[in-house]
Amino acid sequence: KVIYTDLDGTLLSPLTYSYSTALDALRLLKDKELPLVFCSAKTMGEQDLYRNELGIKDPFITENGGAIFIPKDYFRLPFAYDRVAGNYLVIELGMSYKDIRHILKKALAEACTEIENSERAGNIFITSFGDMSVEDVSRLTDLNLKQAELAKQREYSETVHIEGDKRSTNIVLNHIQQNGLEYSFGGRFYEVTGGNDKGKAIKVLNELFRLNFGNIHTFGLGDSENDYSMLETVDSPILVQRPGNKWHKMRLRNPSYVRGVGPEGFSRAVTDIILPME
Ligand code: 2M8
Ligand code: MG
Ligand code: MG
Repeated sequence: KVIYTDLDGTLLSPLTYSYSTALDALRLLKDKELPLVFCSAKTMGEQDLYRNELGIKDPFITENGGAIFIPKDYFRLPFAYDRVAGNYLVIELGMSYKDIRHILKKALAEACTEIENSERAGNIFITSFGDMSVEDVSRLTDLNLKQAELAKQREYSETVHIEGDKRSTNIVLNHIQQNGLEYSFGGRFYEVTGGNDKGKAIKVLNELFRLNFGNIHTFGLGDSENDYSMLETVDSPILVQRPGNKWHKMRLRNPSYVRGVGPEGFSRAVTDIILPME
């Protein structure tokens, strides 16, 4: 069994970024030595912090599939890695942050012109993490200053906050795509990438798990739109509850829905679905 999990709104609670109610479930996974692979929009630095706090030693996927970080000696790699970062071998799948920022700037300028010239599109307010100070990111996200600093250290995606009416927002999103970038909604923000997604990264990692450990059964846990490609790729997709007694709606073959928001849903998935499965 290999478990892929989203962080925000799944292992972490949506408002406080706390995993404390999942500690018992995490202990059960550790006792069974089941790999727990973080698969999130969060950066390498943000995820590394949580991995250290929780003593997790498995590979992880950053920035919506932008890169895969593999602890040295975890796997025999049948192909070359792209770079080394500390104790990790890195497989890069995403476009560089610099290139994304450059193209995004052009796309946003085009979108603003179209919105200004349109009578029906209303006012819009757009901010990107790269243009904000650590303090601004912290205020906007409720991350603490250390976490906000790590969230700003992006390598393969830009986080964009859009406040505006539907028509203006769609103009912005269209220009992002017309310029060859992709976006997905992570619950609060739009994550802009060069087209990587969680599912593509999981396919690469599944190959490595199979090659090294034989047959595997994969689980995926998520709560929002940017988890779709992950949930579609795994054998057992699990949706955790969102605030307000609802689950994100998406077209999946065999989804399970667990009660409990964030870490409480995560825990239920572990005890009611993952551990009991033969
Ligand atoms: C962004 O990610 C969330 C989903 O995980 C989102 O898009 O709503 C990223 O910038 C991430 O690095 C950051 O920690 C998070 C803070 O809410 O927002
Ligand atoms: Mg989430
Ligand atoms: Mg996420």
